[in-house]
Amino acid sequence: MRANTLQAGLLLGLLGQHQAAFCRAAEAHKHARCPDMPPGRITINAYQLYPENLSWDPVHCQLYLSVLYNSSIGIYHPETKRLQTVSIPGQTLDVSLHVAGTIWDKHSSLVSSVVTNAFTIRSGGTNISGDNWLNKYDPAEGKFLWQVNLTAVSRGRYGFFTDVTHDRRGSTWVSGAFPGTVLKVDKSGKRVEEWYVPDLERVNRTQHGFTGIDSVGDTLLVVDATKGALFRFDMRDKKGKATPVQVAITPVPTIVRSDAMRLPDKYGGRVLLITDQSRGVLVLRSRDTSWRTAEYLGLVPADGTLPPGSLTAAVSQIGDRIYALPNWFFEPKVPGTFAGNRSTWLILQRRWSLCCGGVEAIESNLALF
Ligand SMILES: *[C@@H]1O[C@H](CO)[C@@H](O)[C@H](O)[C@H]1NC(C)=O
Ligand SMILES: *[C@@H]1O[C@H](CO)[C@@H](O)[C@H](O)[C@H]1NC(C)=O
Ligand SMILES: *[C@@H]1O[C@H](CO)[C@@H](O)[C@H](O)[C@H]1NC(C)=O
Ligand SMILES: *[C@@H]1O[C@H](CO)[C@@H](O)[C@H](O)[C@H]1NC(C)=O
Ligand SMILES: *[C@@H]1O[C@H](CO)[C@@H](O)[C@H](O)[C@H]1NC(C)=O
Ligand SMILES: CC(=O)N[C@H]1CO[C@H](CO)[C@@H](O)[C@@H]1O
Repeated sequence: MRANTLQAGLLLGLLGQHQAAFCRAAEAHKHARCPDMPPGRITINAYQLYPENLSWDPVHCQLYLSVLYNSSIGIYHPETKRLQTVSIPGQTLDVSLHVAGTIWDKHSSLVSSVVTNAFTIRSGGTNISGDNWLNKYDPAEGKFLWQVNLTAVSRGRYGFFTDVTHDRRGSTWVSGAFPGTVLKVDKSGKRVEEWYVPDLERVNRTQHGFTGIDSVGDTLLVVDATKGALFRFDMRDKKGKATPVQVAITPVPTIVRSDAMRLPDKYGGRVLLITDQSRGVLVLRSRDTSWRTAEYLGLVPADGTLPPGSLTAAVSQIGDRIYALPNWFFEPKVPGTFAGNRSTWLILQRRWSLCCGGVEAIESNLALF
């Protein structure tokens, strides 16, 4: 275990304010009611947006997007169709940083944004020395509460943090991919625990490990990209079990290139969606939400009518509907800037029932909930 103390200059909010935001949000959530999302896809026009993630905030009725290459946070307002971008102090427009997961926390109504090191992915996991950050943003106040340097905790021994989940006790759980790790950060951002770090001498650190993390109750789930498998942890444990428990899935799905993973709220933790970048979204179910075992219900294929080169980056519930987010990660960069030249972005509504064989069965299964 290792505590990390923030530089005073980086502490942009006070614990008291954080606590107040927490209570206010919990109260607001009870009464939240956003307008229904119109059917069909969402189109966002924004130069160099390259969104890596999306997460819906039903309290403020807005969508958070990770602006991958510019390393900032996008806030999209569906009602006005307006995109606002928020700079992350000290991190935006830093060529060595990429924003990965930007996730709204239903317990606190705050937003966690994980900023990962660009050299790590460019080097295929061989260069993990660079900075990684967890930023906590209060959307009600429009300001950052704290920023924690995760590399100060990992000391460059492991890296590539990309996704987060939260628990009702106020902790933030961050997954890392080179190799698979989980860090637990307390409510104030002052204490970071190496909750699950495998024996670094024995694992292959350049194998892409945990790419997605989510939780229901005290059950923490991670998807491992190299093993193509789902693992379960108990968040009440002082430390993650040295040998994570693999979730037995039937029938056994083929998970080729997993990325993000989400348990959409509308299914109460019973349905897990995993993006397989080149193929689409895998649908899994655990009827009792324990995730001791899971059923594989099928694959919702990626939209074949999109311009070539798209990969499925993320999947999320927005309002009451499920959407998938394609991205064109590998477009050549515009010289002197951080990203390619694309300005039109789509967020696709996945209409399970419109799709080809097998998927109708998924729809009727999901409709049972
Ligand atoms: C990204 O940064 C460039 C400047 O390098 C700017 O022109 C562009 O509008 C930014 N895009 C977004 C979505 O923030
Ligand atoms: C490794 O990453 C660091 C930044 O994290 C960068 O400064 C350095 O140039 C990288 N090394 C190589 C060989 O790319
Ligand atoms: C983050 O932590 C690493 C490791 O301790 C350190 O080398 C780096 O300078 C820190 N970054 C900043 C901006 O303080
Ligand atoms: C570690 O994993 C990488 C990526 O899968 C692979 O290329 C490399 O050969 C592995 N190294 C060892 C020692 O197994
Ligand atoms: C955008 O970049 C692509 C190369 O990635 C190029 O073919 C295309 O002409 C560019 N479009 C504009 C409007 O500059
Ligand atoms: C919730 C979500 O979509 N998280 C993903 C954000 O992007 C990173 C980097 O690709 C993924 O690892 C996360 O799973």
